[in-house]
Amino acid sequence: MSTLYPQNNASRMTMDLGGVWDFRFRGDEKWLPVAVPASYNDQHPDPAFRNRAGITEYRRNITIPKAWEGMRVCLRFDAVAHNARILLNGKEIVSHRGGFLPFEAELEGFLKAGETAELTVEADNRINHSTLPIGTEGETAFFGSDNPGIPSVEAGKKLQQERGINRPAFDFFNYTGIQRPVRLTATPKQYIQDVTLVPSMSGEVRYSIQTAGEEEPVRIEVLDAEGRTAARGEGREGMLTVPQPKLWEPWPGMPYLYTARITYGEDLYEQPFGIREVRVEGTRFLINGKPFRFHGPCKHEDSPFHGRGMDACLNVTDINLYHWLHANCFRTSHYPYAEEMYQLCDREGIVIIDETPAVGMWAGEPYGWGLGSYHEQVLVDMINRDKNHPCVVMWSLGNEPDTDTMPEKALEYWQPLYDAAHRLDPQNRPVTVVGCQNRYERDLVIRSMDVVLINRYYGWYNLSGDLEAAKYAFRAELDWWEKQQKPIILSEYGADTIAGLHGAVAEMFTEEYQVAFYEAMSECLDERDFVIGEMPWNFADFATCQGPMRVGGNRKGLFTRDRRPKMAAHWFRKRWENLENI
Ligand code: GCB
Repeated sequence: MSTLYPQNNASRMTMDLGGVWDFRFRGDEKWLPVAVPASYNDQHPDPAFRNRAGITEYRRNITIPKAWEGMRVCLRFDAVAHNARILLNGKEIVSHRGGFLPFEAELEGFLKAGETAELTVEADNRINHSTLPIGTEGETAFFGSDNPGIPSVEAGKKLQQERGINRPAFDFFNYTGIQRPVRLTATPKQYIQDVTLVPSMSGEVRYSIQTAGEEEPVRIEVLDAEGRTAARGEGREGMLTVPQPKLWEPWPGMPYLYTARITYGEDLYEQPFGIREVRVEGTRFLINGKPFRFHGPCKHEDSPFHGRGMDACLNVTDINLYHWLHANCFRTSHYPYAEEMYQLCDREGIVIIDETPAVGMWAGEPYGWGLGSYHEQVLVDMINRDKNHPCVVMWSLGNEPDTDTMPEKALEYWQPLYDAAHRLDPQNRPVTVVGCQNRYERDLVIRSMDVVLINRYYGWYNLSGDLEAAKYAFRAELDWWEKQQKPIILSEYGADTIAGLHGAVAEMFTEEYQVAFYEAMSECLDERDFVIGEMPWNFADFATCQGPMRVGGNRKGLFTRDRRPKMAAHWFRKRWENLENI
């Protein structure tokens, strides 16, 4: 679905519907207050809010202002997790599958300007083999012990199934609800539907504009950062030339932004963009023809109170901590983030690897779950939403699927998605899927990607606590990768660390061990030219489901969940301070 990010300008208006809404679990009588946008899960000290599986209901009244008479009015949801049904006065107006991408419903025929209606949002938090991300369906517990075959344990598991457990096959808390903004939007009836920009370093910008209606001419004007006209054109498709273009460079370079100002009849849309090129050449990743070295921790959308809720203040704080760390990138592990984050990264020069929510495809037989066409639809929507962001330099099809148990079958699944991403992206960015610690010599998928992203936990899950053995093993693997002649990013590596836990001897969970772990891994990375990136796991501690391996969540953050640096954050700050992008 193409749904341009809402704007307020001379022809478009938006009304933010954030605030306190009524909320309840389906079947309950009582409505409770819940803030929107935010995950509902941490807003009431009630275990049901964290654990209950099923449909939740939100409600509030909405009114279309009289002043919007004669305009095209839509309800726009930036994301509702995971599946949603939207009703006006009890009548369904739209439904949507998937919790991390926007959708909208036109209100024509449902509600007139000046009228009020009751808006209900049904949000389904259930995850299973048909959702992305994946929920388990009775197979191995995530970070728990199944003890398969023990009659009493099996009986307990059966009881859990009957009660409706909702267990993630992934390592982050299943936060849900209306987690991103909801808005009423108004545009002229003849409106701009979509904008696609493909810039090249020479200053040429290929553009294509989709409009609803064809009566009026389309005009496009490129403005530089000072608002001066840099180029003009007419028509729905064409090529413009920006003379002496200023390039969008990743931090610490200048992430210069232009704006494409598009008019169509009464409508106006302003699309920011950057002039930059991205390409893989041999074992190098080039941004504007210059080798780029990725260094920055992976993230989650996660914080106290808000859960996964969009929080502009948190985003700005986090990106400023990236600057403090001298980091230049992150991966949107493990789902597309809120649009506001990409806008911020465009502006701040932080490079993004944009990931679909295909995480958890490891237990059982993921390639028999019939996910292919839905997965492709999510990819279509993600690329369409994010295609114009200069900060996005690579697409990740998913995280840590099983690719080595049945390598051919896995390749059959991932290859078409890889091809689709290249076909769909007008800028034809490099494509990857992130590999887990596996039998890499059997795996056919990971090595077939444009850039090889590998998550490795030598010294943590493997060879725990023994950093000498960890280095030895990691070097042995890197020797193998060297022969594949591909650019490699160590896309996750880390050690759970309890802030404030120290030891004169660096043992697991201490801050000293986290530093020693990163020292050891960096030693191995620095020996290899074809390693073009290091992305520690994770930027900050984050919430997960309960389990014997998680003490109040995943503690691999360089920062605590409330963004206080651990020793390892200071260590990386020093390491990255003098590291060039190259
Ligand atoms: C991984 C996953 C990530 C986990 C991490 C961990 O490989 O990709 O989602 O949180 O390991 O800490 O175990």
